[in-house]
Order: sequence, then C-alpha cells, then structure tokens
Amino acid sequence: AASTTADAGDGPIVHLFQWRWESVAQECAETLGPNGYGAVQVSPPQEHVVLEGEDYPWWQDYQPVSYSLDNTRRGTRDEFASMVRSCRDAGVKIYVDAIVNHMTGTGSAGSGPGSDGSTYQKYSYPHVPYGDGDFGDCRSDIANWSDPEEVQNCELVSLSDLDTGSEHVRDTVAGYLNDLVDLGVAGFRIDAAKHVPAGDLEAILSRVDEVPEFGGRPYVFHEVLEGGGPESIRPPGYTHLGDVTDMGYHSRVGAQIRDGQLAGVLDTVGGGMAVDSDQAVVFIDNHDTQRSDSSISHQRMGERHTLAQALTLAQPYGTPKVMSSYRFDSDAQGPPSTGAEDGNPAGAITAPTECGADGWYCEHRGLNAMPTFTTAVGDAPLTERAEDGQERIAFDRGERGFAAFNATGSEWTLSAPTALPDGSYCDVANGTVGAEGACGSGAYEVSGGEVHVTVPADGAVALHTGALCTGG
Ligand code: LAG
Ligand code: CA
Repeated sequence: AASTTADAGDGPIVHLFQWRWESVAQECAETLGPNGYGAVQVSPPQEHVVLEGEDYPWWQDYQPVSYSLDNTRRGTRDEFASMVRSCRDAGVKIYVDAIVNHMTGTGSAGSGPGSDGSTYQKYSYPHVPYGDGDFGDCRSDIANWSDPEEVQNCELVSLSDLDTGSEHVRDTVAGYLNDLVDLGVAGFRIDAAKHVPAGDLEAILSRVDEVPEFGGRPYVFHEVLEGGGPESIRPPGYTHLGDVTDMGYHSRVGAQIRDGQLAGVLDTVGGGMAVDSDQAVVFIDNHDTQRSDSSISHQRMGERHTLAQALTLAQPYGTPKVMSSYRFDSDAQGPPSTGAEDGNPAGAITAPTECGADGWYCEHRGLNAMPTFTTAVGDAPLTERAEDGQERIAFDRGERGFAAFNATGSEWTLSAPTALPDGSYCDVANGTVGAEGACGSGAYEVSGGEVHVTVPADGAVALHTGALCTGG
C-alpha cells in the first residue's frame, strides 16, 4: 500500500453488522481478543436518516445526514469512544465503514430530522454544513456503468453525490475521518469507493492523521465492485491507496464451498484472482451479497457456512474478513430491534446482543480460535496433504499449520503427512485456547511428520504452532 495508508494489521477482520457499540465492546474483551481477531468492521457511525415508514431498514446507515457520532441506532458518541478503548485494550482495532461518496436520497424520508436531530433535505445538510454547491452537476442516476464520468459523478441509487473534487468537501470528509482517528479508530472501509475518483480519495486520505495508539496511518480498504470500464473504476485502480475488497473471492470461492467443491478452492485461490494477495480483503459474504445472493450465507448454508469461513481463514489469499449477521425475512429488514425508544429515535437494537437469541447468528463464535491460525501461519505457503474426492481436503501452511476440511455429512478420519514439528496441538477450529495452553476442544499429536485427525461432518480441524497443548 502507498504511504497514505498502512498495511493490514495482524489478524483477520470480523464484520459485526449492525451491532451496538456496547455489545461490540463486550465482544472484543470476551471473544474477539482471546480468539485472535485483529479488527472489527463496525456499521457506519455517523448520523443517518430515520425511516420509520419503512420500519427502520438496515440501510438507513448508508444515508448520512451529518458527521455527528451521537445517537445513531447503535449508541452514543461516548459509547462509541468507550468501545474503541475497550477493544484496543483487548488488542482489537476498530475499522469504520466510512461513507464519503454521498449523503441522502429521496426515498420515504426525503427530509426531516436525522437520528441525532439534524434537519436535512437532499442536497442540503446545514449541520455539516453542505449546501447545493457541494454536490456534482449530474443529478440523475448512473446509467452507463462502464463510463467513469457517470460512475463517479452521477448518483448511486439516487443518493446526493458529493463533489469530492472540492476543497470544502475534502476538508470536511477528512475532518470526519480525523475525528474518528482521534478517538482511536485504526482503519476504514471506504464505502462505494468505485464512485469516488481515486485522485479525490488520495487528496482526502493525505489529510488523515496518524492513529496515536497504533503509531501509523490508518489501514484503509476500498469497496470496489468488479465491472466493466477502464481500470480507474475497477479494483486495480485503487490499490495504490490501500487494499481493495475482492468480490470475486465471494462469488467464486463462496459458490465452490456451497457446492462442496473444496479441492477446486485451492485452484481458485492459487491464481487468477483480481489483485495481489497482499492487497485483497476477502470474504464469503457481506451484508450486500447476503441479500443479492442469499444462497451464500449462514441463513441458507448453516454449518457449511461456518466451514466456508474457517477455510477462508486458513487459505493463503488476501486478508480474511468474517461475516457476523442476523436472520432476515426481507432484504430491508433491520437488526433485531425493540422498536423506537427514548434517546434512540432510530429504532433501538436489542442490547446487549444475545448470540443465538432474537435472530443474531454470531457466525464468528462458531469459528472458535480459528483466527489465531491465520496470524500464526502468516504468508507460509500452502502444501496440499490429503484429498478425498472434491469434498475433503487437508493442507499444511509451511511448517506452522495444518488444517483439514470436510464438506460431507459424515466424519472424515485421515492420516496425513505434515511438516508441523512433533508435539501436541490444540484443535483451534473446534475450541478456544485457554490460558496456559489448555485446549477448549481436543488436542492432536504430530509425530514423525504424520498426523491422525477426525474431521466432523461439515467441519474442520486446524492445528498450528501458536497453539501447542501444554496445559493438559
Ligand atoms: C455500499 N457499498 O459500496 C453499501 O455496501 C451498500 O449497502 C449501500 O446501499 C451502498 N453502497 C450505498 O452506500 C445500501 C442499500 C441500498 C440503499 C442504500 C442507501 O443496499 O438499497 O438504497 O444503502 O440507503 C435505498 C433504497 C433505494 C433508494 C436509496 C435512496 O433501496 O431504492 O434510491 O435508498 O433513497
Ligand atoms: Ca461520486
């Protein structure tokens, strides 16, 4: 990555989609830190529209009204700041989903008070302040998705498109990012980056401060969907400004695992991906794809989805991002909610988040300490060690890790060669690793370059040199 942004930190990212700040704080301390996550991607923290008439859809967040951090659906500014500190204390960074391309659309509430009470209407946000002149001249929807002019200067689903070429807009957006950095936020997902010219993003990011606690520039990854047109509106057009999301991983690998083609996954990640491994953020699904192709999601795949995310954490391509979401019956459905409440006009979210209750899936919990595998193996190369049809594979990652995956309905017992040193290893796919090397699940012996494991149906086994079983 360029000098304007930092490299990906240690450990995978987990997207706690729509989680309240206080729930994220608790999860960092109790689950994410101990199990090896490096960062949480949180939902957008800025003041957003409130669409009561549409029953508070999740996508309210993607229509900013101002950059106030107070009184979003997920909590107050103080709760946000305290979450950042709690997570930092647990060794987990906060990455903010930053909306820099646009403000609000027309929709069911074309004007009104936002979640923090600021008045607005499309092209007018006095609390920021932004006025009509801060938006581009093209005031219609993008029609030709291969034309950079349209993709970057016209409107994405009717959202008022900021003139990111202007000094005022650049300063204001950078001011928002710096407010977050001052609170300790260590990175950003740049929402709809494809719709902002790379030069504009570079100008904004060059104004962003170093993160005090982490001593460096924030980590940045850009949401750039694949598509037609020149490089300037495709993933390679943004890699000089940080990492990019690789949607091809979702669509190809996600589908392969859904269909039980695990052996094929190794070919896919072995070559022909959109960008270099160290510039890609990869995921099985995200909050958009869950809705555009729901066949690749926990809701549809169940345990197979857990396997898919575990395999994503074990394979060598990209920085893995784990999805953690909630059950939904319609695309727009907001998070499990107690309805509108005093002090939280946007429809309060059940708090604290109760995994398994009210529809919160908490997919990351089912991965146990698998994120420690990702960090332990680093960039060690993949060597295939066993295969049983398309649906069962096992591989080493250098001399640091061994993992086996089984996409069938019955257990897979195998003996395989491995480069792991002799020893007793915790199975991090099925258990946490406790203090003093006590394994939360079983342990497996490696002896004389061989290992014998039993992989659960639609499950995984993962061993690595950072989780030796020493506590009995
Ligand atoms: C993204 N990445 O680049 C987000 O991941 C994606 O979730 C956002 O769309 C999009 N870019 C804009 O930030 C979401 C929903 C849209 C929703 C939009 C704004 O997927 O469906 O649009 O957020 O809330 C909605 C209506 C549209 C309407 C628009 C403006 O669905 O019909 O035109 O609001 O009123
Ligand atoms: Ca734009």
